[in-house]
Amino acid sequence: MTKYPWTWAGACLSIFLSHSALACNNIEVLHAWVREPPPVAQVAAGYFTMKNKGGTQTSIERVESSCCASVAMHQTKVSGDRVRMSPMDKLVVPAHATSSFNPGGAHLMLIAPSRPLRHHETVDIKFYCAQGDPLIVEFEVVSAR
Ligand SMILES: [Cu+2]
Repeated sequence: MTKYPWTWAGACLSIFLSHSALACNNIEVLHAWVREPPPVAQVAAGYFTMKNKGGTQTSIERVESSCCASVAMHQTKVSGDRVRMSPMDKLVVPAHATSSFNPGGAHLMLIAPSRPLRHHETVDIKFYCAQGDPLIVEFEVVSAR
């Protein structure tokens, strides 16, 4: 009978763990940061590394944040001497694969921030996946210097 409270604690812990594991099918996001934009800019760019620790492919279907009017996934294409960015429908992350959004390549476009994004501030960004609960990731604003 004395073991009963421990059993109960164990049950709670396992519920918690299985719940968090469901978020976006075992996706882990690392090195999440936003480049501090110039004061008058109406957009900012976010970068991250995304690991799929699960055995099945998953995909990010949509991204949003209360920081901004909208958040989009953009890819960068170089054609000749021109660099252009275009929206990505979704980000597919194969099983056990890592995908990185880095300066000069793919990025999150934070459109029309509702407040200035300053060095050391944080922004919560929500990733919606094909399966599982949305994943909320804290991005840190980092000065471009
Ligand atoms: Cu962009």
